[in-house]
Amino acid sequence: MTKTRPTLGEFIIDNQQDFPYSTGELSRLIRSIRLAAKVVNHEVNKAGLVDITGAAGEQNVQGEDQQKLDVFANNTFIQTLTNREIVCGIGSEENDEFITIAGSRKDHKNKYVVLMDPLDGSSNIDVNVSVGTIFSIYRRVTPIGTPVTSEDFLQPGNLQVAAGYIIYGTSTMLVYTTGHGVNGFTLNPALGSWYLSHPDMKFPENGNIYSINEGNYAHFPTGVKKYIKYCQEEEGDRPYTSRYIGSMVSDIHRNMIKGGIYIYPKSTKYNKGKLRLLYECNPMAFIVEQAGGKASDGYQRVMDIMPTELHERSAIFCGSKTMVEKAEEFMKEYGD
Ligand code: P6P
Repeated sequence: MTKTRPTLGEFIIDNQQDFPYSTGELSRLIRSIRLAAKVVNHEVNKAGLVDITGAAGEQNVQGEDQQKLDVFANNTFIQTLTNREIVCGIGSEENDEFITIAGSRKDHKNKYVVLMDPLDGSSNIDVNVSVGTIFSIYRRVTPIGTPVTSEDFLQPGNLQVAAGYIIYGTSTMLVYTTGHGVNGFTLNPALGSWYLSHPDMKFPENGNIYSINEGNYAHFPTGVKKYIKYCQEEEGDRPYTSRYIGSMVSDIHRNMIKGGIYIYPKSTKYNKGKLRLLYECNPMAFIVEQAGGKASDGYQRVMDIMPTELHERSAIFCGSKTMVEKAEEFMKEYGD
């Protein structure tokens, strides 16, 4: 009789000792993300029926206003996190300013803040390519009982207490870390339960997949151009394979299973990089590092960058440790 895989709920209970000082609030926070992810997954999977459900901005067959999926995802996560009385503030790619959550007693007594990209890569929806939700969780740093301030959000990634992503792909997975390794759960949509399908995920030390939008080659720094040519040379285990989906969660998830590097560098098009530090780079860096990989901006550890703005951008080189270190050698020698 094969041992049945634990559900996400059972896994959280079995690993409660991982958060010795938590009174179960972090577990409840992960559970609320689990719930929101199921709701968003249902809607994302219907996206192909737009001519029945109606495109965003139009009315669907029930006469309801059809929301853009990223707006729907944003509202779903905000509502679920707010209702659970655990979170005192939310920063989202979809909201210019952070959201203060006072709690039902209006006393600002909740102690976690969440930063999220509710639906990353949403432009891929119309072409049926997988997309993802990315989240990052911190303890607030300002006094409990007062409204959150920007200080609670502008924390370096090395202070994250948890981070994860949901990938809405051929199957829907929730992958997260609380600083004790990385575990992946697959949704059984028929049962509405998430099962531990990828226990203790490890980033292969090396790999032969490089993921970068080579269409921007002309705008890249010399170090990146040199690294791309290195990947393409006939030598040893090279040339590598180029794989780029245009969805950060999907590219990094594939590379974590097969080995590889994902790069979104600074360029003359994006002089600070395109991806957002607080709710794309930091959470993905936490997961990559917890799985034994590496994540830098080409020079310094992503999670050591001191943020100054909620929506600031960063370059990111992340994945198999050996590949990232090689790319960093080219950045060090040839720089920007
Ligand atoms: P480009 C999606 O918009 C995203 O934020 C990441 O998910 C993805 O890797 C990247 O941007 C794609 O950007 O410029 O290559 O289309």
